Amino acid sequence: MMAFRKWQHSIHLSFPQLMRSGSQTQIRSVSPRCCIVPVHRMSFTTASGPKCKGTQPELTSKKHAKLKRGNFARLSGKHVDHFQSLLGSASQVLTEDLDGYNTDWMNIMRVSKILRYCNDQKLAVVPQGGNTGLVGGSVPVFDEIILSLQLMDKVISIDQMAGVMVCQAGCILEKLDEQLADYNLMMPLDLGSKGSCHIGGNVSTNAGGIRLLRYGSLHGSVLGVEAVKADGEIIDCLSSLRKDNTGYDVKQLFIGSEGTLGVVTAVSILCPQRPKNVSLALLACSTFDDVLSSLKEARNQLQEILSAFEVFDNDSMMSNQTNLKLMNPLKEHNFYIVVETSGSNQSHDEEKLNAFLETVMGSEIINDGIITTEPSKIRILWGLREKITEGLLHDGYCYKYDVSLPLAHYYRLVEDMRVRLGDRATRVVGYGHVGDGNLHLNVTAPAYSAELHSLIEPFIYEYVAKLRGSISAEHGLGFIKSKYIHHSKSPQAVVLMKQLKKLMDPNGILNPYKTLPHTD
Ligand code: FAD
Ligand code: 2HG
Ligand code: ZN
Repeated sequence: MMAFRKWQHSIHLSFPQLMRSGSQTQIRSVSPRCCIVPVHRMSFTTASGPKCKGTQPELTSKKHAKLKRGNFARLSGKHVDHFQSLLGSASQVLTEDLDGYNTDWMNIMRVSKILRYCNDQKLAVVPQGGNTGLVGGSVPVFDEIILSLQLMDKVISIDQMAGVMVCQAGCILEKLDEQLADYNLMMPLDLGSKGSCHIGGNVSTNAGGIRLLRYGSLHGSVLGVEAVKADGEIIDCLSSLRKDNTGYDVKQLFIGSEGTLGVVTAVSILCPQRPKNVSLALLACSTFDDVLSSLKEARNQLQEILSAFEVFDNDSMMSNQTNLKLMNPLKEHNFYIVVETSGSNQSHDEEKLNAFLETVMGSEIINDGIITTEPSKIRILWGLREKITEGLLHDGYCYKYDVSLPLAHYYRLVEDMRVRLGDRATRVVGYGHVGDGNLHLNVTAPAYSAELHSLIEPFIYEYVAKLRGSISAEHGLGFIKSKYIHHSKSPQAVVLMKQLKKLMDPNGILNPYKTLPHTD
């Protein structure tokens, strides 16, 4: 039997900020794009292209020649003048240089007035948070106005006793978590993009991440939402109650609807107690069956202290090593697992974790591993999992898929895809939130190729649909995946969604071409 090593060495970390490029799923590390970087204010793209300095991102519509622009008005000087009058100063409305800085202009009344005006004038709007979304939901397709929530970044209240925080939509996830630490509380979600994404964006995408296994989805932990409808009407459902069965739960409509039903301006969120001690183990095994056996054992033995269970394959690790120069602290194996425990009683938690490790090593499910409780080393080990997205971009182009599958089929899809694509792909990797049945399958190649694309899609969507999986487990549909919704939702459900959209946004000005199929 193998003894577990406590981890001694340290690795240099670097994490350049990720920004999405243009309209495609590709992500690249860039300096902020001047027309749609979260700008603290309203920014516009115009029919003649964005009026701002520096390099311009290509509009999504340029890559989709057949896509028809909706019957929306085009932005003119008259509209810009109106927004300037609404916001009190010309400098609040950005049509060109977006480098400036301004604070404290955005409040719900102004969001309401802006939307009412846009609705009257039939101007289309894209709500934008941290712009870290992976499905083309937060950027304009044609010439829509971007409404950035970045300046709405105030924490309104923290109730330590109830464990509830109320804050504005533009607060950055990581900053919220840092503030909650002073109250021994934490955010119930954690994503690799936490340094940039906004809570409003998280709620609008119903983001999942590495803690969903323990704390559940935002449909459970969001207690209240304040949102503005397309016509400017404010929907105040900003309750902080755990229990409230009065009528339909309207706030749920805004959770995961990707800015197509309203602009989220504030949220009330249930925040768990911050754990007193955290341990992290990086484990390695030979087969995906071993991964599943470890998951079963972790659930059984770790129970209430299990806070994350993530997997990544050797191809993901190789990309980390080659593309990001990250060090693999273990020998090469087919699969790596990150198991995190969090609790309040160190000796009790350690005893449980050790018993789990003895079982999985004793039965030779796990071949190798390291364990640490040191925060800096925990961060480094988490980096091996969280930086996979970034590392893969260095291959050139990345086709990204985010699916839910029954666990028995989870990794088979990756293997089948590898066989299907052969050497046309640089890498076909599988990683993700295996504890939730959520696989991230990414295919990389030196550049975009329509041939490779057509080999992957619709094959992958049909594969997932046959197994009654989801074609988008946590990233949403945005622009890129909206036309595939029928693979995961019945025709009747899609019709009901369209009816809801019509009811809440009759002119279709909110995030057009996103979430619902835009051809009909
Ligand atoms: P944006 O990208 O700005 O917008 C996303 C969508 O929400 C758009 O449709 C936009 O119109 C809408 N929107 C934004 N703000 C509002 C608002 N206030 N009101 C109404 N609509 C709004 N996602 C996961 O689920 N799990 C992960 O583990 C995860 N990890 C990631 C790791 C990396 C490195 C990266 C780059 C992304 C990751 N993501 C993950 C995807 C992304 O970070 C999430 O979808 C996140 O919730 C988006 O938040 P945002 O503020 O950046 O929103
Ligand atoms: C993750 O879990 C994110 O790392 C991103 O959801 C996944 O880049 C991806 O495909
Ligand atoms: Zn994920």
